[in-house]
Amino acid sequence: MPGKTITEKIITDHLVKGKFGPDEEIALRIDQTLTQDATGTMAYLQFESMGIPRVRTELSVSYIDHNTVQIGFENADDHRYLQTVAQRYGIHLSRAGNGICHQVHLERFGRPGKTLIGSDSHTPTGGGLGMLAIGVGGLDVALAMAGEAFWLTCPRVVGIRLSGKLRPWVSAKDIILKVLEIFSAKGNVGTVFEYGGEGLAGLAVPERATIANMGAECGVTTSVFPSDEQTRRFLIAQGRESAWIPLAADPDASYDRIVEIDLSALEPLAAMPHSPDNVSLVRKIAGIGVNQVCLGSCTNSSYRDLATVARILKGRSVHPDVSFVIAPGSRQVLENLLRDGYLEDLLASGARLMENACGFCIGSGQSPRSDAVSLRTSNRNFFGRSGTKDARVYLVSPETAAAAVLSGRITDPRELSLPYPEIALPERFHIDDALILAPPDADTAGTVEVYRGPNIGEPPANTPLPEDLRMEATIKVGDAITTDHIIPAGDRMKYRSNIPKYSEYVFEIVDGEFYRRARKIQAEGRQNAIVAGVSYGQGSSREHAAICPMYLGVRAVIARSFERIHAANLVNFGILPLVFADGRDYDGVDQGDSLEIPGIRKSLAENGSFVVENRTKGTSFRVTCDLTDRQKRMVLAGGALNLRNG
Ligand code: MIC
Ligand code: SF4
Repeated sequence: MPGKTITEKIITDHLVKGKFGPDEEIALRIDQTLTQDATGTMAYLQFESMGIPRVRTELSVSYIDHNTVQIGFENADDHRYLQTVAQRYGIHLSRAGNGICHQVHLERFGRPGKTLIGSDSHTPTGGGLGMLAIGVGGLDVALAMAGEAFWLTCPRVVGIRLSGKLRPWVSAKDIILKVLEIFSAKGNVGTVFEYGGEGLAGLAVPERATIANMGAECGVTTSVFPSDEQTRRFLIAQGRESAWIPLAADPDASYDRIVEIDLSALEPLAAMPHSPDNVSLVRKIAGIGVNQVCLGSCTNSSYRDLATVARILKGRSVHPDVSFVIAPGSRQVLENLLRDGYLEDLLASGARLMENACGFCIGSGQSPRSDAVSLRTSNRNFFGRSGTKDARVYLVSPETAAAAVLSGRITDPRELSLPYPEIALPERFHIDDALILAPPDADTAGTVEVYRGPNIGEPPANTPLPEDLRMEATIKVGDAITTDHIIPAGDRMKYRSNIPKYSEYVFEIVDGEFYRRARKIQAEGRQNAIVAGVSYGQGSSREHAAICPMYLGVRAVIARSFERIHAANLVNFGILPLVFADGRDYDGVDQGDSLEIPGIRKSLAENGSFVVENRTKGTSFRVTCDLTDRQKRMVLAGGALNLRNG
């Protein structure tokens, strides 16, 4: 027997059903869950509908970090709901202003060797601490809080061996951009990236977290790092040494594939518009004028990231063409920067200090001007996500961001001719958890009244799958459609708890008429279908990209391929994810075609492949539906909640 990878060790420790092996369906015991406010309200409404008195995980945390602008009453009402529901059911609550979920979870709650699922696609950030941390839809979190296992296809494990040492001005962001260049954003579904090699010794936990965080952009299930002396040092600095355990792959562990990256050969990189895997050397695109620089987001908002930039900017000023925005990852980061004098340097340079929250990263404020070039340290530069459709967003390291702040152009930071600031992390962070509310004991919790503002509706339920599907191809989209295309965030996000209202914005970015057409077809008693290319549903885990189409009567998405979290969300809400058996058939379907699958209930129960009749064209084509028996039961019932609640 070959030795075990870290992934296999954590999985076998938590196996409830199935066995570790390629393509096996497995169920895992989940130790910890996290939610954020934009996905959390639905997750808790779903949890409440299950009638469980108190969460059954070791730890569940609800973060308020996405919708914190509070224009109108909706956000604040949601926050109140989240706070009361957390108290009522035994959940920790991290209040608005405390920081971005992934950063705070790393600091205050993450534990090596534990399983974590979170209703946010960047939950894998916890992999930087040696956790098996997976992004899922809110309903999966609700089920885990109810004590149910989390089901997934057992991942393949790819080993990424880091050797050498980063040179000055090159940092963790450049490593993950290199990984994105190698693996791209497509074709990595069902894979875990497991990091190893002697190059790891020089990477502290926040740097590992940057890498694990943005592995999400490759579409992997998660990324995982060992738990070693660096991990111990970080936990000591957080006053949590007792959470440390050693965790490493066995020396003879076998991987599906091994990729070597020599850290000493890396140079500053940037992801160019409009995809995180559109990677270039910074020096090749140097000279492009920059209008905005944003430092922050769950990828690069740690103490080290901001302190590095502070040192570079010390005694210097923001270029007149640049608007420079910083959003620290957490209140802890902000307080420690303040105590250590770094905040002063940042503010003196002309930085605009934003709240410790997602902010600009989710298009919640700081939209750049028309036709702008914006350099951001975040993880996604999807079309339109910044809130300005014609903006061009580049994703870069804090060092490259700082260089543009000074020069007003894309600049290789090595050209600054400054000494590279080596930042030592504090041996002990100043810690103040005043904005984290622990839940009361079970007796007191039982008396808490859950507050629901007028913006909060019931989660809509689907109906069981009909005998026959009579659908219209209401929209046909291309490749790499992200959940930001399906349902936008930004200022629309305040309707996350109000499905009828939020549904009006489905596909708004791609086709402003979709909502009207879908409604019309629904009113005629037919169903809607979405036709798509490769990698449908990339990016955010927002289950609203399934719930809202479901609410508009979408019964099937026929695509050339799907991303993992979104495919699972579709099934959770009773929508069929169908894959063209022959990808070329995609070309034979047009928007407006009438598509029928007679006897779908029967054939779904019996097999996983059907013929779709295209009545408009008089043709037919085959699709596959690769669902497990459990998932088939869900689709037949019209979703996971119908199945569970009978
Ligand atoms: C994102 O980065 O797109 C988000 C906003 O954090 C999402 C979650 C959401 O849409 O609420 C994610 O990554 O899952
Ligand atoms: Fe928040 Fe951006 Fe991270 Fe999503 S990617 S959790 S919006 S900071």
